[in-house]
Amino acid sequence: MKKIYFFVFIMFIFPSILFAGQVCDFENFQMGDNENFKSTTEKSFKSGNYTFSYSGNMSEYGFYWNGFSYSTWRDVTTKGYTNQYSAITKFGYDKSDTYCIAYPNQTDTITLDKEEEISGFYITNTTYAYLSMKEGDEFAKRFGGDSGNEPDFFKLIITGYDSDGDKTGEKEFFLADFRFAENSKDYIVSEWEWVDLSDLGKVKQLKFSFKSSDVGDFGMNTPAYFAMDDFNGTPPSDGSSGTISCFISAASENIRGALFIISAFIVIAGILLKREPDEE
Ligand SMILES: [Ca+2]
Ligand SMILES: [Ca+2]
Repeated sequence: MKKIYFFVFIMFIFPSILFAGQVCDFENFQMGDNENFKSTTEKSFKSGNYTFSYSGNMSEYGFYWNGFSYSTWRDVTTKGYTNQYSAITKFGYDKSDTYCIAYPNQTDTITLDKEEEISGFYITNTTYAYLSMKEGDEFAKRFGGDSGNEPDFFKLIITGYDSDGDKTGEKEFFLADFRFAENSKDYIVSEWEWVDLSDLGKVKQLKFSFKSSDVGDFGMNTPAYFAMDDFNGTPPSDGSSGTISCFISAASENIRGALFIISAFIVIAGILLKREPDEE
């Protein structure tokens, strides 16, 4: 009888251990290519334990938005604002279909259902920001300037907050860095790279801001976007486990449901068996 109760205990505990760190890979949003989340009424979308803020409005000048939008756009060549939903990698992390475009203002957040340590996420540039920095456009300079020597940079700052709203820490990631004296080391991120957020500790909410060397009278000239995938995913040092995490994430609801049905069945069986005298 003790063995049965131990087994029941494990069955209940197992799902919560397995899904404590849920990966958000955005693959649960089924879309064809070149589509993205867009709404004038929804103020967020949710994936797993995470809520991504969003705001979309139609004005006389057209549609404008800020926040987070999951996306399957594949355009890595078109310059400018009309191509704002494409990542420069064409696909999501690990050649996945879907990723997330972030165009956050000061109030935009990723909010967790409950405080949790986030491992990090994969990040890359949008096609819009990448080509703007690489070639320059009507608003922004070409990074490095005409000489190629100007120490330009574009960085994302991620700030963590706990459930009391207190800051837990800050993390910087350079989406482009031309500050190297040796210009061959200058770079604009064009692959999926890992941002480690474990230093932020347990967080309830994340906020995002940018800094660029290219600023004008109205603020930053560099397009204030980045692309993300596998939020709370597996760091790249263990290549094989990334795929497993994606699989678990996509199938998590079904697996969790099945495990709870099995657990419930065992509990009922345990109660019925308890009516019999213990053999031990
Ligand atoms: Ca993905
Ligand atoms: Ca340089």
